[in-house]
Amino acid sequence: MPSCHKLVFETSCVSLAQCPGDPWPEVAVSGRSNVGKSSLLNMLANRKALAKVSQRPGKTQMLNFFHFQENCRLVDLPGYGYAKVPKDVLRKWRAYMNDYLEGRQQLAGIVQLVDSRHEPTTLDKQMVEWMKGNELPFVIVLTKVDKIKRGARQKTMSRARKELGLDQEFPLVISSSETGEGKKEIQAWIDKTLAEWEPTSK
Ligand SMILES: Nc1nc2c(ncn2[C@@H]2O[C@H](COP(=O)(O)OP(=O)(O)O)[C@@H](O)[C@H]2O)c(=O)[nH]1
Ligand SMILES: [Mg+2]
Repeated sequence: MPSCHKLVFETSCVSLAQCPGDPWPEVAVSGRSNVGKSSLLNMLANRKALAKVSQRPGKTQMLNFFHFQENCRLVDLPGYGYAKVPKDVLRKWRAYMNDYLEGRQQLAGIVQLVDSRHEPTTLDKQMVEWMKGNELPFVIVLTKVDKIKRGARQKTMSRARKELGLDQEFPLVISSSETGEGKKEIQAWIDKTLAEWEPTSK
C-alpha cells in the first residue's frame, strides 16, 4: 500500500501552459470555496499546514501542484462560487479552469467535494455533469461530516445522490478532515485512479 506521507508542494499555476510538463498522472481536488479542499489535502498528507488552509474563501485562485508518491501529482484546484471575486478575475479563472479541464492530458480523475451540510449548488451540479459528459473518473466526497448528526448521514448521502444524479453504486465517501473519517477510502480511490490512468490523445 503506497504511503500518502510523501506529498510535497511543487508549484502554483494560472494557465495550462504553466502546468508541469512531465507525463505523470494527476488527481485534482475540486469544489466550491471553503468546502474543505486544502484541509482534505492536509489530511491525506498527515500534515497540518501543507496546503495552506485559507481563512478567507476564494483566496486560493491558482492550481496548486503537489508531488505525490512516485511520479504522480495531486492538484488543489481553485474554488468556485465565491461571490466577491471581481468580474475580470472570474473571467480569467473560468478561462484557465476550462483550459485545464478540457486540455490537461495528465488529468486522471477528480475528487469532487460537496459540503455535507448543504444541498449541492448549481456549480457542483454543473461540475458533475461535465465530468459525466467527459467520462472522467470522479468520486464525490461529502465534507465536514463531523458537523452533521449521525442520524442524518443516510439522508445526506441519499440527497447528494439524487441531486447529482448518481446511482447507488457510484463512489461516494463521507469525510471529515477533523476526525480523519473517509481518509482510507479516498486514498484507495486515488491510488486506483492513478494506477488505471493511460495517456490519451486529448
Ligand atoms: N468541522 C470541519 N471543518 C472543516 C473541515 N474541513 C475544512 N474545514 C474548515 O472549513 C474552512 C475551509 O477549509 P479549506 O480547507 O480552507 O477549504 P477550501 O477553500 O476548499 O480549500 C476552514 O475553516 C476549515 O478549518 C472538516 O472536515 N470539518
Ligand atoms: Mg484551499
